[in-house]
Amino acid sequence: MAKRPSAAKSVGSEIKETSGAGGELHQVTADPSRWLTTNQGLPVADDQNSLKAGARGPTLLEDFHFREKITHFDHERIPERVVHARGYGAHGFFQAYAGNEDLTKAAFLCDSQAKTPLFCRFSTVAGSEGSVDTPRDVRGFAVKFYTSQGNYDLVGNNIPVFFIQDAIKFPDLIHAVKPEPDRAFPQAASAHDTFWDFVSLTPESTHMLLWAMSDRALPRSFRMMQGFGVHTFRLINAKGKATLVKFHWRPKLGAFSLIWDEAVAIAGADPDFHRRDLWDAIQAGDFPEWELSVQAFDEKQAAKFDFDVLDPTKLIPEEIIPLRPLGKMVLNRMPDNFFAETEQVAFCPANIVPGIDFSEDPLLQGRLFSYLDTQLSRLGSANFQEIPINAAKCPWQNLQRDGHMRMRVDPSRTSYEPNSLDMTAPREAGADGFQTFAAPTEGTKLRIRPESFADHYTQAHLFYKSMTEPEQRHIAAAFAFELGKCREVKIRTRMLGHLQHVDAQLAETVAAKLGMPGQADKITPAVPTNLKVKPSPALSQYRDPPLTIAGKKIGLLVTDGSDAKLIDALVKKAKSEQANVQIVAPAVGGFVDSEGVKRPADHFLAGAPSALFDAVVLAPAADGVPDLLKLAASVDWLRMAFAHLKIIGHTSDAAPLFEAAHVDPHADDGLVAIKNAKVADFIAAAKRHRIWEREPNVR
Ligand code: HDD
Repeated sequence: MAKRPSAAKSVGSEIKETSGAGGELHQVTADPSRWLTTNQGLPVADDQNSLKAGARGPTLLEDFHFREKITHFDHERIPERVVHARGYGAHGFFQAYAGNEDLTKAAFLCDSQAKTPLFCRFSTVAGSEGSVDTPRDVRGFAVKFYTSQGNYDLVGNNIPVFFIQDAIKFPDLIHAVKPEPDRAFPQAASAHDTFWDFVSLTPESTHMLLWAMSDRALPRSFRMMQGFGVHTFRLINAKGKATLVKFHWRPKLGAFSLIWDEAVAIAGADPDFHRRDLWDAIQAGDFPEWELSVQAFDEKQAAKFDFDVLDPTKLIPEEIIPLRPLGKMVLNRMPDNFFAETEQVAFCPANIVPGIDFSEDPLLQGRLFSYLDTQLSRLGSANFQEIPINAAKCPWQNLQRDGHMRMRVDPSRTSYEPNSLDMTAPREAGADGFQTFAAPTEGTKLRIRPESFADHYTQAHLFYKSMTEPEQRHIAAAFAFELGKCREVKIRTRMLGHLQHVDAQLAETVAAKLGMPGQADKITPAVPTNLKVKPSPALSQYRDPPLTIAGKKIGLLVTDGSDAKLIDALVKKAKSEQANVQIVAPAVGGFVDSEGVKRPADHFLAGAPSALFDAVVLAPAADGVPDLLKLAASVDWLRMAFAHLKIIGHTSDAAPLFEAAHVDPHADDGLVAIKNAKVADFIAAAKRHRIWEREPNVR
């Protein structure tokens, strides 16, 4: 073992400021030339054995090192987030495009030369921290911008509307979707009685339910997910003019989703599918990007819409108010420590900067209270904003003092204002500080919902109507699945009653799938559905998808003797399209290719079902096929790829696998024969992502 320096030199370790587009965090670096110490800096002589009275005697209370180590361990956990507990984040930066000044004076949106550091956390909503990545659920999309004017948090979701209109119902919604309190299941699932009981008694949730039952709730990757600020906000320019806006994040790679069966298979094969995907991409230097846009409109336009822009269960079709790009976000660095950064990051919609302001949306208004409050119990102290991931990166100073775990040492004699003893004490900024937009407001105190929030079905109909046929099929299947898990018949019949107001054909399909035709409750809506509402094609993910395999994974099934030329050609071509090939061999030790070269495998077959890949290629050597046929995993590999509508490349040697899996290698143009290592046709086909026409035959 290497000789370490003397104890005198070994005290403590250095605090180093790390830099990067993600900004600076206090990072303690382990120094291999120094000893292991206690928290007091005392070098530890023996970390293997506790101090005992005799070799076989009891441990002594005197063992301060043992006590310190165990005490710290005993307190390593903090309460998980009450919602969005399972999440994964990354550092990055935001860069504005030029020319946003007419909308806002926010410095980070106006300076197109500046790269504003940020931290972004994606999450599922319902599941615990240890649940899987791919349940059917809404995804959180929260961004903390460390701007020169203070931290700005845009705390959104991957769905542009919400279940409820008023924050006072949030605890009820979450209690309904979380595991039922007497039995503590189901985990990370909305498919149970209490959720559907609540939402079926809350008609305002109908529009969001359509989104939650759509493929949006099964994202393929965080990198391929849209984000939305949901509420209407205000942008304020230097002249004090306010513009109403809705925020949108659009991924450069395009928005893609999983298929339900695939998501279920992935949950078993790789519960960390989305985390791993983000980690792998960023570590490989393949930095995901999103464009931030707004739909900008004024009060006059808002007054003409047939819905209220303060109602968070409504969206504004892009065909009415198009998206205006403001800038881009790039994620380029993973946290060094998950707990210190991703777990301790505390978002809050009330973290705002000059140039941005709230609206009177009653859901947003409630959120402005809840987030700060929840951090107090989650992070345990009013000083949580001093934790490096939460601390502003611009200077900050005020007269707040003391409290549990105060890190900052304020040297002044006074901590009040006005004072005449310390002329250097912080003073108000007046016109240079944040000034709330003077929105006119008046009225009587009332506990009431505005009449303008009363139409609960028209936009649900609009959404369904705007979907392609496969998307509509998936929505119907998801409703049938979820309601099928409800034991209470009255919940199913009530929900079927709501669906009749969304779309007659949808209601009929779901009722048929449940084996409950004609059993819908009669529900009289406050406002009848406007069936003539114009569809919004922009809401569909599949109407006009980008033809690309950028950011995607191709699974390549090989055996000993597989064609080296084909493997090299596929890897090269995929790389030129920014895709990644992962080699799946019968054993993880690897395989020997046709030229006798031993190559490593990324996965072993039984551990990597085809559900983990976007497209697959079966390229076994003829000699390897008999052994492959003995493995159920290889037949399943092909059968599942086919059932998940994937593009499947295959060499002629793979023919017996097709026979065993009962898949016709000429079934459709998603099955591509690869001859003489020519992979271009396969790659071209893989850009289609899935063959939707296959679906009615396989499901
Ligand atoms: Fe919330 C967390 C997004 C409504 C109360 N919310 C949380 C997170 C996201 C959202 C992305 C996770 C942040 C992170 O990664 O740490 N929430 C939304 C959106 C909503 C919404 C888009 C509606 C448009 N939330 C909402 C309401 C309330 C809350 C109406 C309460 C009145 N949300 C919370 C919370 C959480 C939270 C309890 C839990 C952990 C946290 O805040 O930090 O305060």
